[in-house]
Amino acid sequence: MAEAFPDVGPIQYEGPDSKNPLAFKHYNPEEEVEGRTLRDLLRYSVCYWHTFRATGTDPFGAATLQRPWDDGSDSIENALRRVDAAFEFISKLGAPFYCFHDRDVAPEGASLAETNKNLDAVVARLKEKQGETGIQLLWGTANLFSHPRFMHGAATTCNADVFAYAAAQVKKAIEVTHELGGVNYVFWGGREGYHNLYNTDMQRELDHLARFMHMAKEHAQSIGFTGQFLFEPKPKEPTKHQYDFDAAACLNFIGRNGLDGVVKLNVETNHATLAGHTMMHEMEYARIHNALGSIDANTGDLLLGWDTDQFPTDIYLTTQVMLVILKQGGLAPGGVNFDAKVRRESFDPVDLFHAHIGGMDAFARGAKIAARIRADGVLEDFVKNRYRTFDEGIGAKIENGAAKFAELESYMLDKGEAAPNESGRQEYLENVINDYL
Ligand code: XLS
Ligand code: NI
Ligand code: NI
Repeated sequence: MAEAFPDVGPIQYEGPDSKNPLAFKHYNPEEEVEGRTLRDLLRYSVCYWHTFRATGTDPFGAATLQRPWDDGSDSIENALRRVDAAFEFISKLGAPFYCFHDRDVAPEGASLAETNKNLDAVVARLKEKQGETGIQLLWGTANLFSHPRFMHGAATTCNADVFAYAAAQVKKAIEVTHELGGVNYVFWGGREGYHNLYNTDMQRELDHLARFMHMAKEHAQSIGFTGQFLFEPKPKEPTKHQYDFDAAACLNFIGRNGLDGVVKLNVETNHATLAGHTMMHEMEYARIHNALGSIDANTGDLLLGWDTDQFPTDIYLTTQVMLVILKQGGLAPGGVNFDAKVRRESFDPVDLFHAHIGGMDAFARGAKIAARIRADGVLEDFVKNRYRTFDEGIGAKIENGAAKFAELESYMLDKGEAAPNESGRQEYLENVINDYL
């Protein structure tokens, strides 16, 4: 096939002074940050659904995006052309990974058997292209939300046949992820949630979801798939209340259902903010529970209350994200997946390059800024000092379990009043962070 992006060559690192919009100013894949190349630290991934399946439709208007390689049909030929365009794009961009849902890459057939056959045909081409280009699969997943059969949910549906269908679909999706050497497998709850409790047996639905995850784990083990399972929190949309609301809700579900260590989290920026959290909060909460597996890098819009999935360009945000990633020592086998789409007004194919270059540069900057903050120890030293009363004396006894209420009471009766507090210095610290930007 003719090139999909004939006017764009491989994107090069040209440094901060470059005026070339089709070059990286900050993402030099070979540059080392905290002993790791940016390529290995960031593990960038392009997502198939937004980048190769989005058309620009919204609830008010028709498709706008120009994708000359895509005839808009559901044919296998079209799906295969799309694979070629996708791998050309990802190679030229220089991203090491990609992600997909089963239904992004191959069309649904008239029956499950036909659908699986379609998927196999496209997976063969994906495998060939991975071999040719060296691009790897960060994660696979199943689309359990687009088809009308999933209107009441998939693993949490009230229709047992739909549960069975979803199970068959996930079985196949794990198998093709394994076939393609995928290093993670993601569960985003799609329609796992509810709009109204009057018609919902929450307990049954949650039990079914847990059963589903265990079956997935058992099947993965039986075929030798050792990739990391990831649960992706999101509070709402499409349902009013998604069961995987936020990191805390997911970790509660995981812990209560014997899935600790089996399932980690794929944390997404726009989902964090929809839940009323910052991305840094969600990542840190996951990290301290040893559950920060991977991230979906995007951003929402303060003025719009839905999952707009925009490309991340805010250096404050990427610095905060990178502070957590560096603290954890990286994300591998997870990565930074751009679960983001160009606006419907950005309809030229070249806009896909501008969008990804911007996101990759923003994270590279965030990584370098975060590393400087960490090297100087400004936050670490402050926080350590802030909690120093727990390092010895009564504080150490509280932490190691030696102190009981009675001892604390006599300690305080003796002392009469607590030692004075010290300033939290929030504004000072915010200024310090600004000095690094
Ligand atoms: C939707 C989710 C979805 C997952 C993959 O809001 O972000 O794209 O990442 O199913
Ligand atoms: Ni996502
Ligand atoms: Ni999302």
